[in-house]
Amino acid sequence: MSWPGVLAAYAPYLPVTEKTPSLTLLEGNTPLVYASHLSESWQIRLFLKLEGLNPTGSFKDRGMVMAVAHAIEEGAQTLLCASTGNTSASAAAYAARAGLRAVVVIPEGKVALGKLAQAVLYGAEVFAIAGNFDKALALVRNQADQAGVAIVNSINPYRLEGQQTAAFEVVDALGEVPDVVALPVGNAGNITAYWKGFRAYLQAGKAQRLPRMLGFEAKGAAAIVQGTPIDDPQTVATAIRIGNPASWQGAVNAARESGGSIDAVDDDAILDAYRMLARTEGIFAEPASAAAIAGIRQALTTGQIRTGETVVAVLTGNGLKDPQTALETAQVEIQHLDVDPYHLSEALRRV
Ligand code: AN7
Repeated sequence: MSWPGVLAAYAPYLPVTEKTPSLTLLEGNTPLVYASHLSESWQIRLFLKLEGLNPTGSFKDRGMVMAVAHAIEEGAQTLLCASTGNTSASAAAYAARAGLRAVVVIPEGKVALGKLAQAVLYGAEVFAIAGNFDKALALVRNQADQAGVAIVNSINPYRLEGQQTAAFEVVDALGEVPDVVALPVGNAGNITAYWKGFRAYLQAGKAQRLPRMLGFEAKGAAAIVQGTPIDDPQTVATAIRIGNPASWQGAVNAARESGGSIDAVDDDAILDAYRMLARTEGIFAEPASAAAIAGIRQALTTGQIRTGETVVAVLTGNGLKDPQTALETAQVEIQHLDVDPYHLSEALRRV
């Protein structure tokens, strides 16, 4: 059977009406891959939800398709968002698909190359500000009353509605609810939506219990952990370089109600996890996504995750989004090779 995209696949759980256009790029239905090496070394059952395999390479497509479909239903002509990169790529793609205009506001010099390339090629109008994501979002919020303009950041409730489908898929694929779901936290929309999704599935009788939600901020941008907004957030994981998360309360509620937590992981731990994931499991996720893996490693030492538990790590974005960080982090020189069979044969013999 062919996959119809998240709006059609999960229509009964979404605000889809007979007037909602059947917009899709066949988002969702992403693989849940068993991480055999990390599972063995950590003595848990670890599954990786590969959200980087969505149409624009990140989890954002699930909520975006719902928000854009609703915007069309409401007669919008322009999609507007602030973004650390992935939201802008997703908004730009669905705008192109739907024949709408996309306007995106980004922090200058702090968006990974692949995301910028996507937004530009999909035809979005890209504006860069001398300020961080939080400043960009404040600018965007200020335009909420513009006629014909739909804001498609996760402050738009339709984004969170569509994003719930990732939680549904986890339960559908595993055939049960995991003990723990670990994910990176930036603006905190994703963790809010997963928690909403698990509760909706419980309510519908599709799930028998709820998981503990473990959210991880980057240490230099850990507003929720510190309990106060951060004026100048800093982290190598530019996707989550956010100092005042819009869904702050949603993240706190998810952690508290589920018996989980919001914690911080530093850039060294994020980059270690980033390399480890690629080298031990063959999975290339972007740095922000690796915060989930760094977080699990940390949670094993604090007892927040116990031996034998089933854990799902949400790998939110594709590693190809940020080739620059990959090359800088790998610490491997590309070696010159003479076009001569002798040299290659010598290289193969070296151990
Ligand atoms: C790969 O694109 O905020 O906690 O503007 O791109 O729901 O914000 C991206 C966030 C995690 C954090 N992983 O999710 C944006 C943006 C990746 C991301 C997050 C983002 P939220």
